[in-house]
Amino acid sequence: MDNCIFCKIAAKQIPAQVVFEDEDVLAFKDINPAAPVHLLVIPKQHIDTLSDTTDEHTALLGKMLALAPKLAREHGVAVTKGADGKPGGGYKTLINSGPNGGQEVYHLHLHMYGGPRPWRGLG
Ligand code: DGP
Repeated sequence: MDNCIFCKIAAKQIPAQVVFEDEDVLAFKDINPAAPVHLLVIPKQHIDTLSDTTDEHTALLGKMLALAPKLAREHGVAVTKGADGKPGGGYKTLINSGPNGGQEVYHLHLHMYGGPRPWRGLG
């Protein structure tokens, strides 16, 4: 899409710190991180919002979500289990959809936040 910043990142027309890429998706560092690790996972094809997806996008959405734990491991924020069996570490995944969902960039994206808290503006 002509005027879409994330399409331009996917097309390498503007720079981003890319951490993963395959034929369908791209993951890169958020320009304004709200947590020590803040990554965005986007489909390479332009989709405005999660509400614009259909059954045809199920595999793509699954791929985007399944990437989060892999990226978490690579960026040192995976969920861990201590000797006492209690979980540690961890991360948050989030998709903002539409104005009331707080979406600012209208190209579907999955946020992945992780690392030591506090994080800015996030529960
Ligand atoms: P959202 O509110 O869910 O639409 O979040 C959009 C996110 O995109 C926000 O955290 C900042 C990030 N962002 C906006 N423009 C750019 C950019 O040009 N490059 C990168 N890396 N991130 C961007």
